[in-house]
Amino acid sequence: MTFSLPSLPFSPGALAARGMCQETLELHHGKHHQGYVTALNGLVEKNDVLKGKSLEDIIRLAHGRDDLTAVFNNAGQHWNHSLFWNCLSAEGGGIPATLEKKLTEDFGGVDKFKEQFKAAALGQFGSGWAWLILGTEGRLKIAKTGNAGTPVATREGKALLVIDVWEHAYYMDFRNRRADFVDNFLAKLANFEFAAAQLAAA
Ligand code: MN3
Repeated sequence: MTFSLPSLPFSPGALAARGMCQETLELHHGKHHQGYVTALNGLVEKNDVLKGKSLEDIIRLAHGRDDLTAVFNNAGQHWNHSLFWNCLSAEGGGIPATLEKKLTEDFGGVDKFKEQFKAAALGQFGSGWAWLILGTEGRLKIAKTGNAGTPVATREGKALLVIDVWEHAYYMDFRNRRADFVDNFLAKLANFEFAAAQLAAA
């Protein structure tokens, strides 16, 4: 097996009081994410060109290739979910001063950042992801991607924070209310300490 499911950086029940229940995390991590990893390994095993390549290389190689759609989808989902778990915290919501300064410089304030991030998360029609990215020119920007789309594929910068807006991410906790899920993420779950560390390391 080439790729493996990363452990959650918290216990599956750790976020229950913050709006993401244990069953959501057990299914999302143990079933959905595991499913992408298992499928990816099966596809790589059958493809000599992909065997031994890094996840990022596989994503870029499969991007836009009609014959590698399943590879792209499962590889992208593995990468995106691996980042997403690090973007959640039982002490989430608080923004470190270094990140706040950069958000203010590039968006005109934390509230404006949150508005744009929420708009991207709600504006993604159907399944996908919303991102805070450090662009290659050094400015923060918001992006959204559909399905397994990922900034890894397009090399548009470094992902600092991501929210999964597939229905499996929030239906148990918020039913159809994606807006409430996004508000709750920004207020109580988002690991801005991790985003700030990603920024500092860039
Ligand atoms: Mn998901």
